Amino acid sequence: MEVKGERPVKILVINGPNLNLLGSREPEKYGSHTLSQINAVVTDFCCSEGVAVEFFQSNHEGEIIDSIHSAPAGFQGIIINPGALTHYSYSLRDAVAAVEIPVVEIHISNIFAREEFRHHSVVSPVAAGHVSGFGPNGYMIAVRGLLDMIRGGRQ
Ligand code: DHK
Repeated sequence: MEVKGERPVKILVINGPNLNLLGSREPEKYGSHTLSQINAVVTDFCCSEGVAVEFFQSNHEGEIIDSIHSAPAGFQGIIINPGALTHYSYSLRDAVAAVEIPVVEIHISNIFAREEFRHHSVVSPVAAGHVSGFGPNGYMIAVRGLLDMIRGGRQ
């Protein structure tokens, strides 16, 4: 809910490499919803909460880092599914650590129940929260958690 006189809350949802293929990509692991369908559900929820939301997807590490750098100018928080960058991108990790707005990491699959290289996230230690294993619903769980943090002032 928007509080009079306060800046309306605006959040950014970032999806990394290969997440543009949701719907057709390994549906047994990532579900059958497309990224557009997931974004539509997140948009509806944000609208009902009086929150503005924007979406960004890229298969390019540098573009994702640039979007994190510029986010504090227009957004109070970020949801990010970094795809495989999660497991090895120290540049992405450093970008998340550099911004002073909460960043919530989300994974559709349970990364801890998959191949060993997916068990480790270089992003989690600098993220405000982590959601993993709830399928596409994880995006909604992450948004709810992020809004609580923003509204409660917890970062
Ligand atoms: C998505 C990916 O693209 C993988 O590289 C990660 C994550 C898991 C997910 O579950 O959303 O390992």
